[in-house]
Amino acid sequence: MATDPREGGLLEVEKQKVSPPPLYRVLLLNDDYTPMDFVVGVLQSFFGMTREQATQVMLKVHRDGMGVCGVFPKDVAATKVELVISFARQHQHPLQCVMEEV
Ligand code: TYC
Repeated sequence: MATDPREGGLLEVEKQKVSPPPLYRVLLLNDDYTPMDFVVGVLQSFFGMTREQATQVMLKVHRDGMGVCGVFPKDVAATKVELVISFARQHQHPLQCVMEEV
């Protein structure tokens, strides 16, 4: 933006070329060993879902192989993936959680 007084009071408007930060889907993957109630608890604790929402998402993952937990900025998505995997491993479950750009 020009602020030089010699511009005679005219301000140049520069178009800003900024794109919004990329968003990432966080996904849970199905496996044959992680208990269903553990997955429901993860979805409630880490993704703020009600028990009913969490149950629907868990059943979708169980049926289709994967399901969306939420969409977040990159650093938030990466932290959720880490926390979920770490929590699952602490409980000896093989639950997998991944992120992908929207
Ligand atoms: N398939 C698991 C079972 O039958 C349940 C499960 C659901 C596991 C979702 C992982 O992300 C998952 N116990």
